[in-house]
Amino acid sequence: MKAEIIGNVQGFKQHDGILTIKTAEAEARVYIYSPTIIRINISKQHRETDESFAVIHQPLADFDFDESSAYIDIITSALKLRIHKSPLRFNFFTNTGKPLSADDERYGTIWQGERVITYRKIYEDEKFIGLGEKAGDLNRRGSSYTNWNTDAVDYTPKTDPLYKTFPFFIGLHSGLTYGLFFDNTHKSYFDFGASTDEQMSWFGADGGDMNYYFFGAQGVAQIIEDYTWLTGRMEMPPLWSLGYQQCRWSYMSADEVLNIAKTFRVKQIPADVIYCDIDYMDGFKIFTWNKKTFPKPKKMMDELKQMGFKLATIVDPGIKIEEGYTQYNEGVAKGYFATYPDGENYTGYVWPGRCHFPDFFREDVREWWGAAFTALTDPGVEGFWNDMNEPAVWNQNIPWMVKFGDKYLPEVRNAYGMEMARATYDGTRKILGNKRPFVLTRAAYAGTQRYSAIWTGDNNGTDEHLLFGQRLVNSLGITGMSFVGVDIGGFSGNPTPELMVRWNSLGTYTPMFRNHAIQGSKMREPWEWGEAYEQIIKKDIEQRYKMLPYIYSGFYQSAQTGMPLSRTLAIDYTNNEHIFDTRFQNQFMFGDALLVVPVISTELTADVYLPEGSWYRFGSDQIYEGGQIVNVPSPLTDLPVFVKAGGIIPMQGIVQNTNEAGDGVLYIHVWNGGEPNSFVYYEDDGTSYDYEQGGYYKRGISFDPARKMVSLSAVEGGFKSRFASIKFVLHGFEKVQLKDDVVENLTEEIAIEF
Ligand code: MIG
Repeated sequence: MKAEIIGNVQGFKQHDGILTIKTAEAEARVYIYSPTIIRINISKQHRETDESFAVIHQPLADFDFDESSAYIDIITSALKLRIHKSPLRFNFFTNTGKPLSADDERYGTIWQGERVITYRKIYEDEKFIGLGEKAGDLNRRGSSYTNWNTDAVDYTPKTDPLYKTFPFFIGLHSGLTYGLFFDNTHKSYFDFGASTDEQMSWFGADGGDMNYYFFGAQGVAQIIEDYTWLTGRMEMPPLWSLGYQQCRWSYMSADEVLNIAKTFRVKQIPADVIYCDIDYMDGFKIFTWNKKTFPKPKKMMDELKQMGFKLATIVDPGIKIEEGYTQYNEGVAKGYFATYPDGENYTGYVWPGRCHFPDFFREDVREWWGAAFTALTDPGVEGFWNDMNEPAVWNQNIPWMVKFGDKYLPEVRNAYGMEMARATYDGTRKILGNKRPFVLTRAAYAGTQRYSAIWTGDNNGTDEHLLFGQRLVNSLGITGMSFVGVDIGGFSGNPTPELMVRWNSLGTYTPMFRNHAIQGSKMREPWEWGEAYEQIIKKDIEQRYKMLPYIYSGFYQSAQTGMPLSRTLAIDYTNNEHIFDTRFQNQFMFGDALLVVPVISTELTADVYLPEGSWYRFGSDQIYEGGQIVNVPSPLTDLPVFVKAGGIIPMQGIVQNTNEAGDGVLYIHVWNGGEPNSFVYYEDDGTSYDYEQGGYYKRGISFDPARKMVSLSAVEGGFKSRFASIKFVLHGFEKVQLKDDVVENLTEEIAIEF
């Protein structure tokens, strides 16, 4: 297979907002999406349509460029793209001329057969973060990766690929930042200087275009904001899905489901969600219920509702081949399944046995799929868990000739899971009317945040996985996925009681807090670990519920700006070398104010790196100076969590589920500090889309040490807060007495002096 280099520019023209550049081998198209976002699409043969699963915005209609004998320069208010003509190379600079990222001078873009690769210069001090759910360390320098959505049973912290594809990374060098999103759903590759000398990194795919979006904003947070502008942001999740979720493969009957739910209430351990894994179905047939074990789904749902529980049910893509089964008959009759090239339906084995697979790339198929959810929504289900959508079949090897519409498997496999989640979201949203569905998916592609939460698949009940799982959550946050969970306790294996306790403490600070376990494992519910440990887990879950006002406001931030709830320290402390140290790389900010340190179950003290500034231990208010490594106690009863000085955390009293009113008080906690700080508090009804029509309650909370004041701005939005009064709780202030620490929750501005 010969290597075909891109060659020299032979001509160019601009029309309809596209700068088209021709070489002997290929045609490159340049588009501008915003002053900080430029797209390059290089192809030997451009398709007629320009489609993307991920991108939801259009390029600008027009832009200027300058031409000289050697270059074409495009300059925006933030960026300069210098296009070298001989040979064709794309080099990005800040608008003040600092180099951000450049093609490798020698090689640039090259094809080998259908495979297309772009080789790029690597800077001496360059670090790389991103790619979402990927093995290895926070800094991906020296590693290489493949994107090919895979049912990664028994994965380890070294396994690649895993379930999802997020071909987006951020490069950090010379105190500068840039991002690059390679929007191509073929099997793709990233090499961050793994197998080359000190001069090159590269990325490419088995087919399709060299199609990437370059982000030149300065600051990791700004790049995430731009990336999620381009690929979309999550919408507000249902509040109940932020409560504690209890899952298992499987609760085998309605009685068992109800019993588990009852036990939570009897033991007064807060919880909102319980799951049905595959055994609720009749012979694993999607959109059916097992008539023996779940004879009256509606009755079960009503009882769950009475107890303040929501149910989420699993839904796999594989449709059982069985005459008389509605989804099979309809799918065959209408030609809704993936096929072999001659049109015969592709057959693969999964749980139900021989199955066909819906072609979720087609709108009519997605609509058909979405409408079938009435089998679950009629009895009252509001949570929809999409599994096995890599897609997984036994032995994992779907033939490459299998077709989805006019595309073959290798072209679109990486987007299948996302399109299933999209069908699920669109369909259930339509059925549920003004109620928010909760969708959870295992496989995903860039942009999935618009439809669904995700979890990291079949992890293992080990300390190593606890740490690795946190790294995955933090990394997924960089790629627009804020609503992320791991199986608390580890899916396979049996965690020790100590590990279970530790993992629940971390679950408190995980965007989606779900306990789940493989079939055949020991039971995992909070009361399975002995009285002493049950009490610790209960406290952790109570803490989760107390923090829901803060967490919900954090999700509002994700919905507005794309900023994830769990943030690698590389977002706020990008240029601090310590945070990439493998000893500290799993630490993260949870929202604006909290720094959380994952600690394994066998360590009862921890070395923690606290970035610059002052930090309070959450809970004890002990103060630490940052900019150093500190050794702190980490007993099983107290995961090391720190509040940044000036931190603002709105909390509520303990409730048993998110429907409960509680004591009606919003507790606004503020930790003293030298710098002013502010926080956007957001609330709405937690269940409907009324917030899109102004049905929310939003106000700024600010802390001003110079004026000795904590204040609340006037209320924005038409929703009436569920809290009747507000209580201020000040931490780290010497002998300070609030003049008026409990106030009625009025809508006007409130200022409290201290
Ligand atoms: O072949 O539905 O990752 O969470 O419990 C295994 C059974 C299929 C894999 C999921 C896991 C789920 C399990 N599923």
